[in-house]
Order: sequence, then C-alpha cells, then structure tokens
Amino acid sequence: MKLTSQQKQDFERDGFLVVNDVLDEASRQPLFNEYAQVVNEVARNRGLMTEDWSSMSFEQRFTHLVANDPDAYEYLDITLPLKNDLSIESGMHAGPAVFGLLTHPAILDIAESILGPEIVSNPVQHVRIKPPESALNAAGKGNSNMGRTGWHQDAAVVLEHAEVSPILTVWVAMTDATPEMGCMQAVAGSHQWKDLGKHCPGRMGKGEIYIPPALVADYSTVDLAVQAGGVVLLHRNTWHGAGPNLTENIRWSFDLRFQPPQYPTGRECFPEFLARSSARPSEVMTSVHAWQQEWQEARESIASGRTKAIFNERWETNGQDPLCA
Ligand SMILES: O=C(O)CCC(=O)C(=O)O
Repeated sequence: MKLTSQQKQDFERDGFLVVNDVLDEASRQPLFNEYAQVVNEVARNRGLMTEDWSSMSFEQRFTHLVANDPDAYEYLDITLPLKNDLSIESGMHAGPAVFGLLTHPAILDIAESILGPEIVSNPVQHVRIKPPESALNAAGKGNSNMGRTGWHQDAAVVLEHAEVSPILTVWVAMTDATPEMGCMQAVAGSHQWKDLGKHCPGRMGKGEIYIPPALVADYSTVDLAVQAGGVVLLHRNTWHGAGPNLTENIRWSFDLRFQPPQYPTGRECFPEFLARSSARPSEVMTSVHAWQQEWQEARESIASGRTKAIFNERWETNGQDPLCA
C-alpha cells in the first residue's frame, strides 16, 4: 500500500502519520506464534513457568514473566541490549517472523513512499510489549519497552554523526493502541524546529533518554491512537512519547526504522541491511539466516572487544542540568 499524496503532505506538515489497515491478521499471525514460543522458552530458562502455565493466555504468561523478572525482556527485544559491556550471553530475539516483518512488502511500500526505492533497515528497533502498568515493579516501569516512554526525538537516540540521516520510524501496532493503553503522543510540527530539544541522560539505561516534562508542558500534544495492524510513521525530529498502559490488556508494537543507504545509521555497532533496492536488487537481504548471522557476529565482535559499542553518551553532560535533575 503506497501512501497517497494527501497522506504524504500530512506527514510533511505534522511529522507523524497514522495509517490503519496495513497488516492483516494473517500477516501478524507468525509474530503471535513466534512470540508465544519465545515467552515459553524464556520463562522456562528463567525458572518462571508456573504449574498452571498451560491454562494461561499469552497475555498472562508474558505479564507473569516480566512482572517477576523484568531483565528477561532482553531475550524478547529485537535488538541486542544497549550496553557497552555486551557479553556473548547477551540476548535478543531475531526470529524468522521478525525478519518477515522487517521485509514485509506492505511495510516497505509505506517506507518507499517517504524514502524512495532504496531502503536500508536501520538497526535501531524494538518490540514493546506493555503489560498493565500495575503489574510492573520499578525496573519494569522504568524500561520503555514495558512501561511509559519518556518524550524524545529519534534523531537524539542515534549517535551525533547520524543526527541528519533521514531515518523514518515505522511503528507497527500488533494490538490496538488507545490513549488508555498508552498509545504514542506527539507534538505536531515539532519536526520543523531548528535544533534538537534538550535531552536528559537515561535514568534507567542508555535507551531511556528523555526531554524534561517541563519543556513538553509548553506544547499541546496529539494522541496517535491506531488499530491493530496499523502503523504510525514518525519523522526523526518529531517530539513524541507514550503514557503507561492503564488497561488490563497488553499493548504490543514493533518500532522499526528505515533510511536511504547513503547515510550513517548512527548505531554502527549493530547490523543494517538493504531491504529493498531497484539499483542493486541482487544485494537485497532475503535470507533470515544471513540476517541472524550478522547479529551474532555483532555480539561476538563487541563481546570480544573488537568493536566498541557506544550509545548516547552525548546527553550525559546534561545530567547536572536542573531541568534533568
Ligand atoms: O511505543 C512506544 O512506547 C515508544 C516508541 C518510540 O518512541 C519510537 O518508536 O520512537
């Protein structure tokens, strides 16, 4: 599904776009199946399978897992952890259904509408499965894959030399995302502001940088509610965040990023790949095994010290700023 010229204009004006009906149930089913298995495996490995596991729904199993062991989330996310000291045991989930999503024609058609026909998959990517906020302990609440997401701009998340890379965020809704469930929120037009906003260093890890709430309070915000199977597009400079999930159901999304090939990804220690190309079709990644291999090699290279993993150090100097305190 290509975007209409009206949709492209809306994206250019607002810095975000909600597009419903992109992935039908059949396209999302492999992800539901794969994650059902992964949650079982991780719960087994962490000793958290309960006696009544077989009678529990996916939602109940997932919630039980992360409520008791928020660190287990590392094995569900679709990136290696953002840690300088990654080890060979560090976890991630790079399954075939995730590769299927990253290369899904409907997703790439939308990316092509904004970026043109040469598309690289940027490795800044996450799965966010948010259980009811009330189930989470402090560590879970402070992790934006499970709890609320502080306000930020995606250009501030990558290393500084990639600040101007035209990276497009494609946020895919596996479940509905309503305001009560903590759908994303954004400040319309903020992508046109000249400079990046002030970001504070993450309180709970490298991935958790945030624009101080006092700065966001000056602007009106828009709820980016979307139905299951829809996507939300974000410009790299758009101010956005997400509230807590205040419902009894899970709120599940994947945030993917795509860009034209000639720009740095801003996270060079993790692998990018050519996802679509008219100029170099033979170089498009089509093998899930080759993709998995690249992530394994990245982990080995960082764990052995051959590659230095660096994330977001540039906001650390704001740690003493009263707005960040
Ligand atoms: O889904 C969320 O909570 C936040 C996602 C986000 O900030 C992003 O995709 O850049």
